[in-house]
Amino acid sequence: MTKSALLVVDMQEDFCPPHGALAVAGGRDIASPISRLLAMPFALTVATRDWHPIDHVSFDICNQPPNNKAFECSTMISNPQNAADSMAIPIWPVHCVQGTPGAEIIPEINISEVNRVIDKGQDKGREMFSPFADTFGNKSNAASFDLAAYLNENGISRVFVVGIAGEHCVRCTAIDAKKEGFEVYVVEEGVKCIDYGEDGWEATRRQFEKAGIRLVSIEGL
Ligand code: VGL
Ligand code: ZN
Repeated sequence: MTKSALLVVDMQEDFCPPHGALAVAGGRDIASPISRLLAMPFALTVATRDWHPIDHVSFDICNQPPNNKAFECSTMISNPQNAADSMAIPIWPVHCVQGTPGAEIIPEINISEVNRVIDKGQDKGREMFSPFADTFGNKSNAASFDLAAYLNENGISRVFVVGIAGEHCVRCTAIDAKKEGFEVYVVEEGVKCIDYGEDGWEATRRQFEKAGIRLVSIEGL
């Protein structure tokens, strides 16, 4: 029998209106479809949290007022596992700082229904848009917990992904889950994006199609 897991990505105060530091329009509204999914008989459910130290490398060093415009500025980081390797990452307003109210999962999501909460992005010099790996694809020590091993140990072959932001952490979580060998579905009603345009969700949809990740509706589940 196929066993499925639900991955709920970054449903945190800082990604939701009205007070989130990096609020995504409609972020709080998807708590309702996600709660419906949580009530379905998934073999396992996991919630991720963006969980940064106060001096995280992705935080705003450009003296901009808080905003949620990605790619307006970026910074170079080097691969902690290969010093010759470096890449540019986007800079964001300070968000999801460990232990602060903004890092809490919103109360509309019943966290007691979730089997596991997994933190990511807690190393100051490394960015993680996925709980599976950092932006360089490094797996070891990148997250607080080995999610791929956990899913495999529980006999999971299929994962459903929902959460915020569609073109960032949801995208990277789905792509990495696929790389780890899982069959991956993204449930459209359970996703909100910062940018729905050509460089945002449209590009993500194309990337999903290429990767064999399917967008599905909650109505079909
Ligand atoms: C995210 C920007 C910065 C996300 C996390 O959860 O999509 N986006 N950190
Ligand atoms: Zn972050």
